[in-house]
Amino acid sequence: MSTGAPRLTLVLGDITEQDVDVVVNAANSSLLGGGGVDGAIHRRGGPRILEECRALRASRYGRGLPTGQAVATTAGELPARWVVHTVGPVYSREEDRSALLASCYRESLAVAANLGARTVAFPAISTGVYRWPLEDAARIAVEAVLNTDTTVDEVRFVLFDERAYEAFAARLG
Ligand code: AR6
Repeated sequence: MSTGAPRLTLVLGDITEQDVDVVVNAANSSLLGGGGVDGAIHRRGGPRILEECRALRASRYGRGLPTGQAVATTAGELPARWVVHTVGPVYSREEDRSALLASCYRESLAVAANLGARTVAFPAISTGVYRWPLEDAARIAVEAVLNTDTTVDEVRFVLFDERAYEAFAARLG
């Protein structure tokens, strides 16, 4: 099996439209939906994703998915094959939660690799509702992915606006 860091690519666009094996969802611990990326994935992916999330809550994750962890479901009607749900930390100025944000990328890649995925699309986790400053989030995301040994070939960061795109582009040089 080939391991090493994956190839990083950047796209300005909507993560629900990506033709990849795995789309990563910036979810919350309830796994039952929300706004932002989470809302878009459930809207575009249809009810099967929520059905599997409910089943996960009824079995392995009775108390919810802990921050920094990841779990897979079907991608429903999305072009992707699976959605990997992860829970980013809410940004805090008092407490350094960057290890949890890095963990979201690492754990999502581990789940994706176990499924046999070769291409994985990530949003800028925690930079919306959870208020993480973009430049810092981009640094953590890129470092976490580059430090992961994985059988995933391509990690595609899908950024929703120019500002987010520029923050990630600055990190990739
Ligand atoms: N494609 C790609 N990126 C997007 C899309 C999209 N369709 N929509 C938004 N973004 P957020 P969080 C960007 O708020 O900060 C939810 O309610 C957005 O501009 O989706 O991790 C969950 O249920 C931002 O840069 O996720 C949780 O409760 C980035 O995606 C909570 O929000 C992440 O924004 C999670 O908050």
